[in-house]
Formats: sequence, C-alpha cells, structure tokens
Amino acid sequence: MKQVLKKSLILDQEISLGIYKKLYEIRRVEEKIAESYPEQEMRCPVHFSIGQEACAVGVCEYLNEKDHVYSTHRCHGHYLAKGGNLPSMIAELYGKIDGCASGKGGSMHLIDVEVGMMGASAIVGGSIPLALGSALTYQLQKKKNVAVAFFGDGASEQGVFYESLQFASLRKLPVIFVCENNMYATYSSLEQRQPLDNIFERAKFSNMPGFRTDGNNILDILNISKEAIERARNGEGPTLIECRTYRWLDHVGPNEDIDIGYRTRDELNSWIENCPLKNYENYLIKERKFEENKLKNIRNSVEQNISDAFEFAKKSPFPSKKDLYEGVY
Ligand SMILES: Cc1ncc(C[n+]2csc(CCOP(=O)(O)OP(=O)(O)O)c2C)c(N)n1
Ligand SMILES: [Mg+2]
Repeated sequence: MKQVLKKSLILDQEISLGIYKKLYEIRRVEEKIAESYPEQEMRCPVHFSIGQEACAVGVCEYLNEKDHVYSTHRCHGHYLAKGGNLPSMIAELYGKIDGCASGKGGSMHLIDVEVGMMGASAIVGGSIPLALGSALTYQLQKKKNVAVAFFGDGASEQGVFYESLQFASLRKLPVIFVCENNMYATYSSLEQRQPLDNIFERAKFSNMPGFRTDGNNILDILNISKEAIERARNGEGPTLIECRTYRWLDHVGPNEDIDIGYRTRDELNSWIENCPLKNYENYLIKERKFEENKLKNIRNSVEQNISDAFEFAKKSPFPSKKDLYEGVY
C-alpha cells in the first residue's frame, strides 16, 4: 500500500492557537491532578498521558461532535481533545455527582456523549471493536461520520485488533485505528514483547493504509490524521496510524518510576527533551512568528479554567444512596 503524504498543512492563526490551548490544557490539568492526588481525595486509579498529548489533540482536530471516539485507561487527553467538559472530568475523578459518569466511573471511564466521546474501557484493546461498531452503524445509516479507536502498543497484541482490522477493511468502514505506541505495556518494553517493531505495517495484511507518525510532533499527526479522516468520510475505508511517543510518569499514579529498573533516566530525559508541547511552542514562535504574549494569555486563561474546574469539583456533592441505583444496567 502506498504511503504518500500530501504537502504540509498550513494552519490558520485561530486553529494554530486552538491547538496550543488544548495541548497546554491537557498537560496542565494532568500536572494539577498529579499534584493533588496525594491528598487522597481522588480515590480512583489515575493513568497519566503527560508526554503523549499530541496524539489526542492531533487526531481529534479534524473530528466533529458526531464523530465517535473510544479510549482506554489513559483517557484524560482523549476526553479533553474531543471537547469533553473539564469541570465534569475533574468532578468524576473526585467521585462526585457532577462527574461525567455521575461519580461512578472515575479516571478510567470518562464519557461525554454530547461531543462524541463515547467512553473509555480499561479492558486493554476494548476500544477497538467498539469503534468498529460505531463505524458499521455509520455505514449502515449512510452517515458521513468517522469513528476512532485510541489504544496502546500493548493492545496491538490482542486478537481483537487483528480481527477488527480485517473486518474494517473488508467492509471499508469509516474507522481510524490510532495506536499510541509509548514503547511499554505496564513495565514490559515493546522489544521484550514483540518480535518486530512494526505496528503500522500490520495494516498491510488487511490491505489498508498504515502510517507511522512522530507522536511528539503534532504537525506530523495532523497531516496524517487529516488525510485518514477525509478518506474515511469519503467511503474509502479505514486507516491504521501508529504514533510513536512516550509516557513520562509511572504506568499508574502521579510519580516517576525510574527507580524500579525497567527503563533508564537517560531514556526518559531524551523524551522529555522531545516534549510535544515545547516542540509545538517552538514552532509557533520560531517559524510562525507568534508573539510570546499571545501564548501567555492563552496559558493564563487555561490556568484559570483549571482552577475553576477543581473548585467546582470539590464543591460538588457526593452521590446519595439513591443515586447508587441510577444508571446501572
Ligand atoms: C484485557 C486486559 N489485560 C490486561 C490488563 C492489565 N493492564 C492494564 S493496562 C496494561 C498495559 C497496557 O499497555 P498499552 O496498551 O501499551 O497502554 P499504555 O498503558 O502504555 O497506555 C495492562 C496489561 C487489562 N486491563 N485488560
Ligand atoms: Mg503502551
């Protein structure tokens, strides 16, 4: 299958700054969650995507509210990139009634159906067949929408990944499979688990396009996902995108995990130097000549939104005993 990229995107000023705002928001929200977590008021496990934000923002940029996204245990970035409500996300982490899952789901089960964030599954690989189902529905209903499954490199080892690629290609379904390859599944490296480092090439066996992107360079992701989404909307079928990236914090929880022996400080540092937010900020300032002040204003407004969201979440009540029986199927 030919892997040809069209010429680079030219993003207008508003879009460029909107992308910056989202990237910055996801980074800072997670930093604030990590900072607050030791207070033990958030009682759910929390999987951070610090270092991986560009994948979520880049892929969601060209989706609309009717397009469906399914995510994983590491879902904060996907939820926010798809337009999920920030105060409801924080309230969910605090187990409060105003949470996006009424306080019953916690960090791994973020959902905002109004904007097409259809939910997250902590079952590794679970997002893949769910997105396939949405895509099949779109096709049967002759809708021009697209479904996206975000999943990790570990999920690419699940049988359902291969089954879904086959079915999607056979039926030419409007689905994008986005593998965020952060090189580790919990504490096992990709090279310990897979004989070849070639996730994107597995598209070949299902006769669909497969692309590898630099997951820390949002321009690369925007380029590839734009094309993939357009193809899917035009009835030209599915695409597999592998975004190569890296998680900075522990698999779960707010701490670093360099002392437990499965990866090195040098490896982590080299990825921190290749920060997706800094990379994009440098591009905006050096190549697009944006004034630092403009970016600073965006950062200030994001900081205010985050602080308001935490205040809202903390003030929100816990569900009552009666609420325990609501929304249970
Ligand atoms: C079916 C299933 N098997 C095992 C687990 C335990 N588990 C939770 S996260 C994880 C690793 C997932 O790795 P990856 O898909 O690369 O995602 P990442 O955590 O790196 O984002 C595992 C094995 C699970 N939740 N579901
Ligand atoms: Mg992984």
